[in-house]
Amino acid sequence: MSEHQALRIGVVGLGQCGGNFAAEFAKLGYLALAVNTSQTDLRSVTGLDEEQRLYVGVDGLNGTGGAMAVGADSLASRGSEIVAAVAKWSEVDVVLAIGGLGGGTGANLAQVVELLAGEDRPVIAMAVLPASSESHTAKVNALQGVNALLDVEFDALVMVDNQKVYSAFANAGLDQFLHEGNRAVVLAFDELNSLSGQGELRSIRSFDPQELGNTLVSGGVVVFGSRVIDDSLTSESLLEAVRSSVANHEYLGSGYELGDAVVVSAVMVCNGDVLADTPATVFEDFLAALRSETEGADLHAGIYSGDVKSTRLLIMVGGLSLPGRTQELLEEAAQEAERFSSKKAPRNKLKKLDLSGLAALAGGRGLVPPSTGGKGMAKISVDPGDLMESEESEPLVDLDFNDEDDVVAEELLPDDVVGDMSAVEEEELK
Ligand SMILES: Nc1nc2c(ncn2[C@@H]2O[C@H](COP(=O)(O)OP(=O)(O)OP(=O)(O)O)[C@@H](O)[C@H]2O)c(=O)[nH]1
Ligand SMILES: [Mg+2]
Repeated sequence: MSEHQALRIGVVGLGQCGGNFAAEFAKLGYLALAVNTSQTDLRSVTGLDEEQRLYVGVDGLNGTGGAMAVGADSLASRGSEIVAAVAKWSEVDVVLAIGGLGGGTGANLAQVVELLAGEDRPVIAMAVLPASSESHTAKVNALQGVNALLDVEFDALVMVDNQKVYSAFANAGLDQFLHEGNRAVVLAFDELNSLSGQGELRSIRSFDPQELGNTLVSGGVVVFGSRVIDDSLTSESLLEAVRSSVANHEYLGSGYELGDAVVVSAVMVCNGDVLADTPATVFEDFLAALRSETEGADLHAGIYSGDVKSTRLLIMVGGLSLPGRTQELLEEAAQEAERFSSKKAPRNKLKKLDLSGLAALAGGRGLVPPSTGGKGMAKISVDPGDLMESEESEPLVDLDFNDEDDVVAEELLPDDVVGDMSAVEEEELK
């Protein structure tokens, strides 16, 4: 575990998505465990050691294929192994459990949170919501997963919105954009968590680990991130940075009202020269305006200076309600359910092909002649008129079954069909 972290966090990543996030946290020195019902998916997470992977499938299960109940059964049988693994993390202050709610494994994040909440440490759930383009199974899983989370005790809930991840990192390449999104989330979190330990920054007004802890473990939904202050450094530009990360985050669920916030942390990092040129009232006015806009939220603030190019505000807002994306998902799923309900049962759509137009071919080489009644040519009904040779055109098929043709027929047709043909010919000779 890295020295620079204010809060010592251990990460449990459930399913493929959770595993990818766990690996990203591990790169920055966090304790991490990837848990999956699929050996294949577990192995495919890069950058983790063997002991950082835990397979919890039952009866050799290799993933749930989106079936949430199958994931739930596995966790019910083997969830205690997760608890045992996490119990070894004696130095950890907070456990962060992450899952993609669209997956049959990850949708059961609530079950893992519940198991871990029984231990003595705060548990934060990080739930990844599916994008609009994902299947309705993913959406229904996610909605059930959200409701299940609301039934268990967590200390904070972070919601990543894949719809935003898709747009924010669309240029990163099909194999990379999710990883880019994961990295952005993890770096934003780590930036706040490692601030106090960064030797190259000088604390003007320090932001303590306890303040971060208070904001994070707010009991509600938490949003975090950072914003570059492009405009001149004023109380209004700082306030706008907080407003925009709550109302319109790049990759976390958003659409919240700042008035809903219960606790806010805001830490400004800027160049020493900028700081010297900025009136002291700017930050105080910003905090006063923030207090008023949040309708009295608990505020934690910090100021750091260093050799940085641009001024940035690191933000964490806690105690929010569910993001607008959950309602959107519900509406998308309801529309899809309505459309889907009007679909015909697949078997009813499978109509037999009308082969009646093929009658002329029924007596061709290798095919059963029409005189047999089409035996062996499954239900091609023959109108004798169709088989008359026109004066202008060549016959489409040779209807003259002479001895030579019989040889061909015997070569090309199965014995029983040839047998049938001979029987018919004998009958006709009588
Ligand atoms: N942001 C992000 N989302 C991911 C990532 N991997 C998968 N997802 C999303 O997470 C959801 C669940 O997918 P998986 O994690 O593959 O599913 P699972 O939990 O392993 O469940 P099953 O494979 O169905 O047993 C889907 O909505 C995916 O879009 C990732 O690395 N980052
Ligand atoms: Mg999987």
